[in-house]
Amino acid sequence: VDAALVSAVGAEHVLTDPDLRAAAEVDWTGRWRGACRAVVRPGSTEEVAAVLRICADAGVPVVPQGGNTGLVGGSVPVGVPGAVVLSTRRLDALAPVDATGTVVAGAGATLAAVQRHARAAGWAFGLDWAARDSATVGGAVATNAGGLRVLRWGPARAQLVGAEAVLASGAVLSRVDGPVKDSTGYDLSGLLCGSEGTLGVLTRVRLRLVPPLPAERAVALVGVDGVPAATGLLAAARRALPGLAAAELVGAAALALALRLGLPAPLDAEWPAYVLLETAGAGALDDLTAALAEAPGVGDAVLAGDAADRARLWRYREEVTPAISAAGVPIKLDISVPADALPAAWEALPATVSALAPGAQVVLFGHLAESNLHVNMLSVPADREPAVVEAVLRLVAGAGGSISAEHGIGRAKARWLGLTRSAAELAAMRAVKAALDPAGLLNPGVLLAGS
Ligand code: FAD
Ligand code: 2HG
Ligand code: ZN
Repeated sequence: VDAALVSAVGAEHVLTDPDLRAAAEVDWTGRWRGACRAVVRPGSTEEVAAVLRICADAGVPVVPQGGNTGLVGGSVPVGVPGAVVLSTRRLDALAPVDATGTVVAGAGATLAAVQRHARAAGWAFGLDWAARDSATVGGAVATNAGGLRVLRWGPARAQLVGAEAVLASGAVLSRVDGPVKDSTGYDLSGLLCGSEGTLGVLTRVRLRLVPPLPAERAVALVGVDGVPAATGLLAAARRALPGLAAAELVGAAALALALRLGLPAPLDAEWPAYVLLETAGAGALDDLTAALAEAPGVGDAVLAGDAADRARLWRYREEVTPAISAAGVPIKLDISVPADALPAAWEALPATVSALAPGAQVVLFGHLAESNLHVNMLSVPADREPAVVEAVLRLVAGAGGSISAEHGIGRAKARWLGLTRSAAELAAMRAVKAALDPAGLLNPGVLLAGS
């Protein structure tokens, strides 16, 4: 197999040395560690197809990997003996932006590269989050990622016009050329979105770009006395600010961790929670000031109009994830609940965790507009982890929520997918998997437990 892989992609792109494989064998958080026979870095769709044919013939499992910033253990070869990690990082070509504002990007292009490319053509890319310099657009589509602009532009699925992917057999599906409107049968590109490397390897994606946000913008970090106040503030902001471009929520514990990285306290007093609002458009700072003066629930607020000050306020949100990792190796969940269930979930989550792991630290933050909470837990004893995760996910399912709102199921949550997906849905998913990857070689153990 190794010799065939070398002849397919070149010796310098088949990494078998343990030191060279190491970074691909552990996830961003350090929680998920595994081993692979080789990291293979094809440079074209044809080379991806050749690699998959070789692996299919030899019965070798394949773990697709983009920027390896995924947070559910789906991008690393854990519990998959003899696997090949197929890195997409060399598939980073960017075609010119077309007249309709779509662009075909290699799956290995980073978010930041697509953002720059779009900007140079007078457009913007609707996806953005803190891992922008490493996360790839292939990974974003594979996980149906969300981020900081979902309120305005939707998740990865909303940016996807079509995809090119190689199936486990080596067959290539290509829907990246031609018209943007298409009603011919099954939406295979849409099916690949959120498939987490279990149905095919995305090689190129055609993305719908968006108009750039107006340069005139304002950001506020608002201290609120709880989540009911935060949701009331959001409702008022949505009505008052047509240019609303972000609404994020940071709990007190999350802010306290970010401050440990050296950020100054943003407000005079501490608050149970903080809401970050951004609005864009002419008069943004005046409009945001006026909206906050009228809105309910504003305890205290700091506002910023110029770019450097806005970036300073964004750090209180974007530094939370690095700050958590600086404090330990967290358990990460990315749940969502119906909007009216958010305050109760916020209250119940810490108690649910402490009942099973009294010494645990629960850090809550997330995307307020979608009621999408990042439940990060530190200092949970290893033998309590499954019970704690299950309790949180059951609470969410009981509230009518989703066990993953943006990071995907991965290995971390595969055994609990049935909490929020019906038996009929699971059977349909397994049928699709069996049809496209009958030998179960693509990302075994991810998404569908036992796949
Ligand atoms: P990887 O981590 O390499 O892979 C993720 C999954 O996709 C794996 O299952 C992998 O097998 C599969 N995959 C990757 N590329 C392909 C491909 N070409 N074809 C088929 N399958 C593929 N996520 C959010 O949604 N919103 C956020 O706000 C957010 N913020 C983050 C902030 C930080 C600091 C970090 C570290 C992560 C954050 N993430 C966020 C998670 C992560 O960036 C996303 O899940 C992202 O989409 C992963 O992209 P990647 O290229 O790193 O993929
Ligand atoms: C974010 O919204 C990311 O910042 C990461 O989705 C969340 O660290 C996390 O749990
Ligand atoms: Zn998030």
